[in-house]
Amino acid sequence: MATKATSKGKTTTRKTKNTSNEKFGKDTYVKWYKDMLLMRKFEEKAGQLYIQQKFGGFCHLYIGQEAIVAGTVSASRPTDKHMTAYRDHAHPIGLGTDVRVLMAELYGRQTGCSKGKGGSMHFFDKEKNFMGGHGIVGAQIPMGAGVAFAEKYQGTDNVVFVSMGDGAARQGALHETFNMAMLWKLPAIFIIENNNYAMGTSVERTTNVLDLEKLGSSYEMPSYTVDGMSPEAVHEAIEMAVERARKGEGPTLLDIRTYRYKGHSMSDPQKYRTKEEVKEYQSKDPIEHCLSIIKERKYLSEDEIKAIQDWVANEVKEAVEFAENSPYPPAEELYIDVYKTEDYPFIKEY
Ligand SMILES: Cc1ncc(C[n+]2csc(CCOP(=O)(O)OP(=O)(O)O)c2C)c(N)n1
Ligand SMILES: [Mg+2]
Repeated sequence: MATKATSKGKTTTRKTKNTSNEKFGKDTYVKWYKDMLLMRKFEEKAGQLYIQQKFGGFCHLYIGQEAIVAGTVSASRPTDKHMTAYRDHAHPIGLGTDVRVLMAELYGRQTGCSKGKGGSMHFFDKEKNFMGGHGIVGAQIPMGAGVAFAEKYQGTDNVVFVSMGDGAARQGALHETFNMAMLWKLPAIFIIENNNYAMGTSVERTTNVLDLEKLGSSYEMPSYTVDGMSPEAVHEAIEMAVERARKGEGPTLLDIRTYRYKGHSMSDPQKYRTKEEVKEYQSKDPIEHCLSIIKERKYLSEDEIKAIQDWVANEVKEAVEFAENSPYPPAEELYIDVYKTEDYPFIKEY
């Protein structure tokens, strides 16, 4: 259960109460394990391929943060919408997007989820209600509220998950968005994926307000701190926020404390943190946690676990083959789906 935490700032000091393991059964743990393993293996491979210069652009890995997506997906329904920043590989994987089209997008191929023109930071899957992948820090905060407004306007009871980093939470647009979201009781759930660093700058170097849940206070938005290494804690916090949003009571802010094991992007010497700090979080790894519960409760045999691991490995292998065998978009496609305005000067020139 998410609790009001009294953080002393560093993410290492927080531990939200989690008494709810028994609430979750075999199906949930197996799904969490399978989905998070696919996210992890997809990204480990993407990291290797990037170093081999198989594709260019940026590449921000979500490794270590997977429990946030796993717990959000299990506590929501397929018609809900999701929007995030550039650290966006795990979200569509959790929502069930085929990893082949995601790998093809990394490679800039026509078969990619954004037709090869978005790359790592701009994954998109309309069918799975994944509304991107956004490269401008914090841009998704007002845009996500706009999507939530549309849901309300259309009279659905869908909710919109708007994810942002701890750095993005410092953008001014957050305040305008929170004000309107509360005023209009929008069905938005604001998730701070708080990995304690914005590139190399820690939360405590950025602000005197270390509990980011307090950002909701001026707007009387219900706000909670959540243990992001625990899919159970994330699920329970999201479930509570979803219930409120579906009833038309408005948004919730969740400061979900997590950790990225890898650097900010692929070129990060990581001088701002110690190896011990990284190891401490790796010892709470959510994938290992799910696997140990699966074994402890004998949900699956060793053979069944191996079958999942083999399936994941094969999915990633086939994704790479699919990407490498796919064509690049033709030159005529360069500006299609890129500029909305048809008479944009750049296009005229072309
Ligand atoms: C408006 C804007 N300013 C700066 C940048 C450069 N930039 C890219 S990522 C980043 C750090 C953001 O950190 P955080 O929000 O904590 O997300 P995380 O990378 O930790 O997931 C910055 C400053 C940008 N992309 N957009
Ligand atoms: Mg961050």
